Amino acid sequence: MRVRTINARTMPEAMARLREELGDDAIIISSESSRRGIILRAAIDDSAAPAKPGAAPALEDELALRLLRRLREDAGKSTLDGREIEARLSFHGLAEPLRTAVMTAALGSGAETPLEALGRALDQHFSFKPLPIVPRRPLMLVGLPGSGKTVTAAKLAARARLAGEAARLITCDTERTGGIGQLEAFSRILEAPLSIAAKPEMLKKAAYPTDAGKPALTIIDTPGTNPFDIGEMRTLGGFVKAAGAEIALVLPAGLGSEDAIDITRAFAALGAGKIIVTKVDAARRLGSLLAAADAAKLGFAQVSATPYIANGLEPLNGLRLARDLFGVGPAAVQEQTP
Ligand SMILES: Nc1nc2c(ncn2[C@@H]2O[C@H](COP(=O)(O)OP(=O)(O)OP(=O)(O)O)[C@@H](O)[C@H]2O)c(=O)[nH]1
Ligand SMILES: [Mg+2]
Repeated sequence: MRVRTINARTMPEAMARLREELGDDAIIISSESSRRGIILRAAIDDSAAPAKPGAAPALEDELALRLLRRLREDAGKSTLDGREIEARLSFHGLAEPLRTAVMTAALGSGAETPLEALGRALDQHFSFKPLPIVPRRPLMLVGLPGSGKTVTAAKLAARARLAGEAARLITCDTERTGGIGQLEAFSRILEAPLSIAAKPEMLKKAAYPTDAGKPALTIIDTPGTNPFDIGEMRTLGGFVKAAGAEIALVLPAGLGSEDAIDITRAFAALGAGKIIVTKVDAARRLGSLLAAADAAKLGFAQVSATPYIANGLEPLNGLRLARDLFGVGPAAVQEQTP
């Protein structure tokens, strides 16, 4: 029985040294983040080799042997190889220290397969808050120009209509040519009445009509907003204040991580509480989404992987996100009913 504690800067470095020192049969006992990177403890059970006559096992080895036996029993004899997960996180450009945190959670997850381990790690590290079909408050969609807000509004309305619920659409995007027309077309097809709110006072009236009738999904579409332009953020802030709505950031996949972090932090400061991810079908690397959610401490709601409206949104959870990171496509996630 040999035990090694490896201090390394990154998980790949730690794994490489582990293999070098203990070989491929080593079992990871624990991994934790340190100020310098990562501390990995691993052991190899060479107790089958004949012991030297008269040699008593050191106390530390004896304790480690017991721990190893217990871990083996717990894991049902399976040993998870973290290299596949590490390679996927690396491909998606996940930077430190988030990479180590996810890797550590995956290795400690007790899961048998890399996919399941990553799913559990993501469930542990991130929060997933799928939107119900008819949320109690109006839902305002904010985000960069072209991020997919209007199409997401139509998808949410379509989901409600397909579930037999009423839906209402409101747009504050009145200045851009075609901003209203696009939503008008969806409104007609979906039989979801559209209100136009050019000013915050108008939005307040439209979002909380006195003759509201039966509960309906209320979606507020906003103009594409540059989060680094103070004027644009002030204008959006006026609508946010008037709406008293739940705010979701519509964040497309495929941005650089640093930009995604800055953008998400800026919209979070304005009140966005969750992320609806769009365009995962049009991006190969998804690390920016994880980096942004982690930095701004926002949960994930739904994900869109198609420009088409019907069934165009799926709720996200750790396993679904892990499948995207492994490039094995979506697995159905149970829809929440209101
Ligand atoms: N491939 C793909 N395209 C998408 C997805 N979601 C939206 N789109 C496309 O992205 C483009 C922009 O979508 P919009 O919904 O108009 O974006 P927006 O955020 O409302 O844009 P502005 O109002 O101009 O800020 C359209 O061509 C959509 O069809 C998606 O998940 N996948
Ligand atoms: Mg739009």
